[in-house]
Parts: sequence; C-alpha cells; structure tokens
Amino acid sequence: MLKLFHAPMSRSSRFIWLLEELGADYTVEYVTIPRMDGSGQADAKNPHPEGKVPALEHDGMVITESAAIALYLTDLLPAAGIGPVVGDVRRGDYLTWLFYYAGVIEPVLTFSFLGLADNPGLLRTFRGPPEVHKRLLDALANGPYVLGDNFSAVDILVCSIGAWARSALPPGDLMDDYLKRCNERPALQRAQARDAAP
Ligand SMILES: N[C@@H](CCC(=O)N[C@@H](CS)C(=O)NCC(=O)O)C(=O)O
Repeated sequence: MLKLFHAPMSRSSRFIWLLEELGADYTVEYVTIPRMDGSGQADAKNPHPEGKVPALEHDGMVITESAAIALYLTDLLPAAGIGPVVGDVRRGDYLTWLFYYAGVIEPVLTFSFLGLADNPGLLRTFRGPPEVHKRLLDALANGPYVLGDNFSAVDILVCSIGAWARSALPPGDLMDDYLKRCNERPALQRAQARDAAP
C-alpha cells in the first residue's frame, strides 16, 4: 500500500494528482507543516526526516524529494504510460527533466522569488529564469507536453509551479495553453477534491 504524507496546498498536492493519473491504490495521511505565515508546525506522525511534505511510504520504505517520488511512482506503476521506463527511448529525456526540475528549476525560481536572481555566484552555477524559461518554451514548441507527445510526471511538476505562481513561468500563449491543457485533466480535478483534509 502506498501512503502519501500530505499537507493541503503544498508540494505534496501534486502527488495526489500523480497518484490519480497512475490509478494507484493509495491512502493520504494529512499532516501539518510549518507555513510561511508562521502558522502550523511539524507533525510527529510525518516520517520525513525534516518534517516536510511530500513523503511517500511504501513497503516500509520512506521516499522523499519530489523528483524521486515522481520517478519511484512512475516506475512502480508503468501501465499509465506517464513515466518512460528503462528501455524506452524517452527515458533519458525523462530523467534529464526530472533532475533539471529538482536541481535547477526549483532553485532558480526560489532564488528569483527571494530577490537573489542577480547573484553572480548563483547565476554562474544555476543560470537564471531566462534560461529556465527558454528551456521550457523550447520543449513546449515541440510539445504539446514537455517530453513531446506524451503527458508525463514532469508536466505535473512544472504545472504545480504555475499553480503556485503563474509569473514564475514564461509569459505567453504557449505556456498558457499548456497549463490549460494540463489543468483540465480529470485526474487533477479528482486530486483537488482530495487536497483538503476531510
Ligand atoms: N525539495 C523538497 C521540498 C519540500 C518542501 O520544502 N516542502 C514544503 C511544503 S511546499 C514543506 O514541507 N515545508 C515545511 C518545512 O519547511 O518545514 C521536495 O521537492 O520535495
């Protein structure tokens, strides 16, 4: 059984979406986390080593970090076809985008949000929002999804940024149309219904 440790309207929300896309048999354990506004606190029942979400529990193992959870789940449940598996020609592209998301997109957008996007050391190491935006738009120009023809877990990660702050993603119709296409998916509608604690 898969158990997702989840706090409403957080980075774990996108994993309810992914689990719905995968047709997974799963439970949601609602936990509290410290919020930016000072409310909330770490929850003793959350197994994440830092009390964060998402955390996924499966067969006695705890998996953390969004890109790792995405890869774990799409490898575990390949039938839905939304995470190219080993042997698929798109596997390299899939891994590239998952790791680029975790290693570059999230840091760059976070630094930018914090007003640090002009820091020379950060720019040299990660590049900045213009480069991230260009990579996304170049991929979507060959779309309709980041990996091309097929919707994947990468799209869930990217769209979750748009749900948090549309302005963090490139402006324009290409991105707007892409977000609309992803946001209309029935699995997301089902996930949104489960996001808040019952
Ligand atoms: N790199 C982690 C980040 C997880 C993260 O920062 N989650 C936030 C919620 S969006 C959290 O749990 N914050 C509570 C805290 O910082 O203690 C991932 O992508 O899974």
